[in-house]
Amino acid sequence: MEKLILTACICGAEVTKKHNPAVPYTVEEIAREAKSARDAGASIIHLHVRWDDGTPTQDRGRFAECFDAIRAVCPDVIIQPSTGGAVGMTADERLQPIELLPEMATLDCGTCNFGGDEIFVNTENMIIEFAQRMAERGIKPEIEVFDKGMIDMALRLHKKGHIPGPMHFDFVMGVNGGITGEVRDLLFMKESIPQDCTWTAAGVGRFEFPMAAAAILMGGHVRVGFEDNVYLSKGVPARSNGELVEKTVRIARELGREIASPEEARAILRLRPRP
Ligand code: KMH
Ligand code: ZN
Repeated sequence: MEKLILTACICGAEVTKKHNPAVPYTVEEIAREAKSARDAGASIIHLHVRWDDGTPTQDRGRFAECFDAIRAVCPDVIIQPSTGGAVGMTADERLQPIELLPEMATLDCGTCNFGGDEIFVNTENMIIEFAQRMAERGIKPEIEVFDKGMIDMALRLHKKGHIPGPMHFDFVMGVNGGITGEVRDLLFMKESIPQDCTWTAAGVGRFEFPMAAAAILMGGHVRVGFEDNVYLSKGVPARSNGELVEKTVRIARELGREIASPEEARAILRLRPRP
């Protein structure tokens, strides 16, 4: 089976130090968490950033500082900034990190409830605009989907030429408003995309490790990290993102999947060559 690409979502936009004191806010904390994840075997850092007080931001300058700080401690890692940002941000605000020309960035392919009164808005025209801006800059979209209908949206937009191939999906399983995180749900998602696509599973909360194990067995890739879950096991907070990645590596080794290096991940995902 193909080597396993591990993505670490080290920060997110919604989780706070109240959930787990190791959630990073400052540039130094973000670099520390990226390094812990890379050292444990992650080849991609899915990146949100914060101001020092924990407020989520898509500020280009703040992303630039965090890119530099991460590259200083993990020079080979793939940095995948979020264009989702936090619920309520405008499209222009969310798109700022693509000006830093990352190798990949997220492309959220539908609107969904996000718990309580929160709605994560991604209209069809927004998705087309985001996809076009990424394509113009040679940035590979990580097609983030929270439900099956979002896969269908991405496939339609691919057919119309808006989203280039080969497509890489991230199935986010277990958001309060999206598809849940049972194995049958993951199988349904995986079987709904064409065979030449690659995919990652990201289980939210208690679904993190069951989805990781299922994805490892099904030949997919895995995302873990504080954005999705802050516990190493029931009631035991993880001390770092690295601990979550280490646990995933242990599961993968037991199940016979080797871990991809960043260079191997670049080849599997067919990222554009770095300058
Ligand atoms: N914070 C969520 C509202 C992404 O990174 O592209 C959106 C999100 C998706 O995290
Ligand atoms: Zn995210």
